[in-house]
Amino acid sequence: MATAQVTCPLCEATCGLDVTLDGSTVTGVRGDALDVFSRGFLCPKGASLGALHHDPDRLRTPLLRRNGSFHEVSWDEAFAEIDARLPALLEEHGRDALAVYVGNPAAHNLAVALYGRPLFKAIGTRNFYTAGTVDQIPKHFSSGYLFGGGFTIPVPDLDHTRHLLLLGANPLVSNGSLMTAPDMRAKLRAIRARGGKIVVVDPRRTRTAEAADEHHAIRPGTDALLLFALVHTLFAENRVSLGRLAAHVNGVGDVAALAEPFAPERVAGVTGIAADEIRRMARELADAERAVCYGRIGTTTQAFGTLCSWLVDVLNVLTGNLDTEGGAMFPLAAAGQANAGGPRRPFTTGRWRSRVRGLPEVFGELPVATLADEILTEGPGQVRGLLTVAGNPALSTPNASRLAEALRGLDFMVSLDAYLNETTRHAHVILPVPSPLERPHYDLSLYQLAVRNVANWTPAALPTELPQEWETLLRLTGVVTGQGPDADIAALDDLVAAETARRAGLDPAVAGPRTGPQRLLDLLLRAGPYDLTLADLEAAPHGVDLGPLRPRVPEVLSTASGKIELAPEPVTADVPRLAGLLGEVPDGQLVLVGRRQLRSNNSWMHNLEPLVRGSNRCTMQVHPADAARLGLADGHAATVTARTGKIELPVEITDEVRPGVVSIPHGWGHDVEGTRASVAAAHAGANSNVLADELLVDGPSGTAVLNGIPVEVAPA
Ligand SMILES: Nc1nc2c(c(=O)[nH]1)N[C@H]1C(S)=C(S)[C@@H](COP(=O)(O)OP(=O)(O)OC[C@H]3O[C@@H](n4cnc5c(=O)[nH]c(N)nc54)[C@H](O)[C@@H]3O)O[C@H]1N2
Ligand SMILES: Nc1nc2c(c(=O)[nH]1)N[C@H]1C(S)=C(S)[C@@H](COP(=O)(O)OP(=O)(O)OC[C@H]3O[C@@H](n4cnc5c(=O)[nH]c(N)nc54)[C@H](O)[C@@H]3O)O[C@H]1N2
Ligand code: SF4
Ligand SMILES: [Mo]
Repeated sequence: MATAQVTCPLCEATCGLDVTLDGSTVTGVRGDALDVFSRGFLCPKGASLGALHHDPDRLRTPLLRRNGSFHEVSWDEAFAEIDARLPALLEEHGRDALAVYVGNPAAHNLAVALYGRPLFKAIGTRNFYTAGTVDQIPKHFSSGYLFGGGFTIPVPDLDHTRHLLLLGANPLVSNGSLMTAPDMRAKLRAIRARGGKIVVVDPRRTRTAEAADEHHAIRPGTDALLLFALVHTLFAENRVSLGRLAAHVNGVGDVAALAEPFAPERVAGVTGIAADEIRRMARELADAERAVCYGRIGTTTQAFGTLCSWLVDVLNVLTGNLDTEGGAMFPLAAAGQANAGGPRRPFTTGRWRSRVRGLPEVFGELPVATLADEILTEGPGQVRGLLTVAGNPALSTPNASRLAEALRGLDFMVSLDAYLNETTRHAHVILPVPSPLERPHYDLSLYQLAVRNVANWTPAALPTELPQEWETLLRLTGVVTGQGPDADIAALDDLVAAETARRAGLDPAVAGPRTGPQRLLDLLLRAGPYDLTLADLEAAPHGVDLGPLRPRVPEVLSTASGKIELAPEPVTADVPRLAGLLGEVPDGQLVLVGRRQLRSNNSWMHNLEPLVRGSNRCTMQVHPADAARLGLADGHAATVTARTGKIELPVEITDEVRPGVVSIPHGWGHDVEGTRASVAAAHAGANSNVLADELLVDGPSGTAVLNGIPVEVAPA
């Protein structure tokens, strides 16, 4: 028996785990009590890493689709096929004819973090998509204009705050997002234990709401009105106090003027939150000794995602809580500081637009809500090929039926993935990847958002017979740069290392004989602010604690003025659209929102028996009053219809959701032909993104509206 320490790559919490092994068999997974950050915490998903590793359906051999069915082939055969078809497609139709979609697990994958970029640059397509445009892109958008960098995102200083206002987030289930913080329950308890208060704004009475002091069941999609009314109240009652930041902020007067029309009385009807409640919330936020406002998925994937993301930080600034202990603070990561301040190219968006709908590029990517348009609409620049890396857009992006139709018609599709699923079944070649236990881990992306500065490198717990994902990515880079299927991977790796070293101002030789991600990470650590090397992390299997968050303004800022631009025009340009809702009276239209489930991970862990047991069901939650009105019976099937399609699923009557709102988790709908996931197929559920309308997007960022979708519901 042996024990290996691994950092869990399944969500943003970065828990340290002890994996016990009997030879190559995983016999147990427990929280690592010695981990400097997670201190023994783990959730049911982390505990299932063994089941994931041993899942017989997980791909271990490349698959090639011929005459409608998949065949196991060697790596050389798979790459021969890719080499025969991909360069020809690029040659004949141009670089934009190949779209790329990168999914969520890529954010937790060192190989993709470090070797994805060289490949995507070599492809050189403007049709670059990620799960970000069904997720957090509005936050990058607002942060970029506020602070100068799209990754200059402040996180709640949970360990010191005394007042936490959470909107559209359920961290007791999701384990936190855009705030890397293992063991949320302990962190929330500690806030209350130190006399602090937690306020949750969510159309559902979530687990987090239940653990909070106060819950406001807002009408979906109206958070920006509530936030503006809070801002309005701060100005109206003379409670604006910038504190230390006063010298570093432009545009406070502009914000006051913009907030003027949003009096609490004018938003109360449409948000469903009474005007005096809103005033009290504003006062408590302003008066608390250390307070922070935080918003997540319910505030980003909705009609006013960018305005919500902006207003959350505006509130933190106006209450003097940005960049102070217990407020919203900027982490300082050990490697690849995405929020390194100082002068750089000004943050900008819309440098190009999507061909069909003219949606803007943000962060180099186009909104995935328009991917199907780009595939299905003929003409110069039409997308004819697709590369997916760690993504399942067939389940996770809007108007899923239309996207499935689009994927069926592609000339050529390659997927790097662990499963033959709803998306990859459309691929011509699927290239498998090592399991999370077969690869080293360092959470390059998520440490950028950690509520405490930490660094943890964990080597692969088990050897693999598969190529590492970084090697596969380099091999694909060789193909798209015309070097054929057998390009010299080591030479390409040297080039990537040389480029990484150049940008870090280092000689690549300082990393010694290391290659692959190890070499790149060593370079990034050496160039980082803590004087670390990979050897330091190797000597600390439970992680290195680099201390609490520290104030970073003005050093962290990289706007042209060197100041926080509190009223940036690309963001505030959307305010008139919001003002259109002022004084509106709710019309009784039923709307759909999502919800996350503790034993589920977006779309892709439903093939694991330990996770799909029990309460983890894909149901439509509906309030008893709506159920009675619509004639719905608990446990019976209902049909849910939207502009884009219709699904059928069981009804769950509960007063957890507010009247007028139904909730369906996303990531289900495994009842399609031609996948290889027997457990998931037996627990299929329904695909809620059949109902998500691809035409509904957040104005500035093009991010999909996945919450607040108008639907009709009837007994099936
Ligand atoms: N209606 C609605 N839709 C939503 C959301 C919502 O709240 N409501 N949430 C959105 C959000 S926040 C997100 S992030 C997206 C997620 O959307 P996606 O990222 O498209 O979907 P995932 O379910 O994360 O699929 C991950 C895929 O990666 C594969 N995979 C797992 N590990 C690896 C690996 O190490 N390497 C490779 N190459 N592949 C791997 C899995 O097999 C799976 O196919 O869904 C979005 N969709
Ligand atoms: N167990 C588990 N953990 C996960 C994931 C998972 O699938 N399962 N996915 C991971 C990913 S990719 C992400 S991005 C994070 C997301 O992390 P969170 O954002 O914390 O996740 P959710 O549980 O979807 O919480 C969103 C909440 O917003 C509410 N909501 C919906 N519409 C509105 C609205 O208009 N206004 C307000 N105020 N609230 C609204 C929903 O009811 C829901 O409770 O979770 C991550 N962690
Ligand atoms: S909370 Fe997230 S990181 Fe921690 S064990 Fe669960 S899935 Fe893994
Ligand atoms: Mo996400």
